[in-house]
Amino acid sequence: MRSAITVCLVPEAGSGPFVYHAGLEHGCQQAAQYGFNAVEVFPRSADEIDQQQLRQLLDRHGLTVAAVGTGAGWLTQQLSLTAIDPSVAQRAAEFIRGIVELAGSFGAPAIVGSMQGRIPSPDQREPLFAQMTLAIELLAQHAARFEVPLLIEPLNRYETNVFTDLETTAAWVNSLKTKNIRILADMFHMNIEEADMSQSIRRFGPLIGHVHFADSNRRAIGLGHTDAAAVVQTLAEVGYGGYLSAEVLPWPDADSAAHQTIQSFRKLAAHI
Ligand code: LER
Ligand code: MN
Repeated sequence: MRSAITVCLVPEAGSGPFVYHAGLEHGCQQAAQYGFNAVEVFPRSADEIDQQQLRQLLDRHGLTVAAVGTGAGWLTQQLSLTAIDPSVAQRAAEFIRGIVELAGSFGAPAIVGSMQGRIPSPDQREPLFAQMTLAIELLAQHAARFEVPLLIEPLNRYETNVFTDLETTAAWVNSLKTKNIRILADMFHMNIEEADMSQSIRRFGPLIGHVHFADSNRRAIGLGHTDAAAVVQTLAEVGYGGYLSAEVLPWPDADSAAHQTIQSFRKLAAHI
């Protein structure tokens, strides 16, 4: 497995669960200093990333891009794939498409997490779900051109009512025409929604394409009560060889969260 750490470039997400918030240059420098393999980037939009600068920083520090988030579309413009207004859903799909292309040109997948939105009432579930499914089919096909999957991330019940657990998400993924979609298993959300994290990983392991490596309280692994050793062991058993990416709070500060994460990673996962 490989290690990654989050770099957030969205001022509006200043209190969000991202370790570094002081720009790409600083994030890449600290990632390399602590010995991470990769950065996971949370940009304001695809256009706001200076691709040449990012490429130079990756080369200079020997890093890769693990994944690129799309949640800023929700956070800054309230876009979502399940928006009732089809023109808003369309803009959400275009926003994600831009990030699929940006991430794809760095060999990385885009993440659809918050952009799944929230369905306002049960009678709207079917049409809005169908609208989202259609958009995801096209986005996953588009991602295939870059030879990367599209990631769908179940979130806890306080953030969405679309995908909250691995079982429901996996059933939907298996029903799609595209085979180019993988699940992002976020250990923070899983601790809330899964009855047994290891059992869920065992059942849906082959569909897992990315992991957010966070403890129960969204602090760095080792600072909460999740049995991370058991989770990593189960990921190894199902053959997971992707990133463990620290999408955690910068607690008590960013560098301490980075240090704590890499220590835990080395102890639990570096040899796998
Ligand atoms: C939000 O809680 C989250 O986990 C992000 O990865 C979603 O984009
Ligand atoms: Mn996450």
